[in-house]
Amino acid sequence: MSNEEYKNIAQYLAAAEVEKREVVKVTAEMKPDLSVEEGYLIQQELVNLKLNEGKRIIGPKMGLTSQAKMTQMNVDEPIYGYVFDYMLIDNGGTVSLNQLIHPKVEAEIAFIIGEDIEGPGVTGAQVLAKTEYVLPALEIIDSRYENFNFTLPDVIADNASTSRVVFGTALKRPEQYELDLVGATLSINGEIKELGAGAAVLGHPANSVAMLANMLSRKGEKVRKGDVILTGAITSAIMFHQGDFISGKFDGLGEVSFTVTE
Ligand code: OOG
Ligand code: MG
Repeated sequence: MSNEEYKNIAQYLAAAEVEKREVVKVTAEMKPDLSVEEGYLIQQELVNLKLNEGKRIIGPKMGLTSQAKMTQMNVDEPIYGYVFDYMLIDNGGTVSLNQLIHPKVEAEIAFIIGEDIEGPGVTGAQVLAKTEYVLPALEIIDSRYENFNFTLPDVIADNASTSRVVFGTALKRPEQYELDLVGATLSINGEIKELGAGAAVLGHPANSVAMLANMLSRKGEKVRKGDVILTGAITSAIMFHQGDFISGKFDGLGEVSFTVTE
């Protein structure tokens, strides 16, 4: 595929996001044999497009890092994408349905990085030593593809379905917790819909950041000081509706919530 083709597909996905409509996945007609590498080249064009519009990167994110998510989405490998400033929602704030396509929410543990982490060969222990804070988060994913149906290269091209993020307000030092043992519940209107523990994410969420650093090293990039990184959903993602109050509670780390408006 040519650079021009990657750019065109990136524009196709960017337009779907802006116009809030589902589109046919790339592998359906345009490019049935799209590879993972090509998926990341399209993602890079999509990221460049947003950067050129003046949007800023908050940090890379990991996705499909738990068995629950891999099974739900029918894919078998973790991926990364990027969270931008325009995606941030204040803790306790509102998420407006008419700005999104068919959003779902997931509970995640996030890391704020204190020192650059360069792969390959990075371990979870090395990540913890270079982590400034950990915090709870709710990610709102909104695949641009019809019915959230995609292959691994498709979802990579679509910036890993990234759409909105609510970060918790309490910052905790990582050594205060055994993050693998931190329990998390995801509730709608006070009713627990999903629950799990940090260990669901590659055995320990720090392993997710390590994998990210190792994946980024393939394109000569690294995890950077100041990056705020989502490590991937602990449980399956769930749909929500107008008027819902969504809350994620993380043992010791605190609570994150938002209300759904029209
Ligand atoms: C892909 C994004 C996955 C996660 O935390 O696993 C993700 C999707 O499920 O649409 O963000
Ligand atoms: Mg996620």
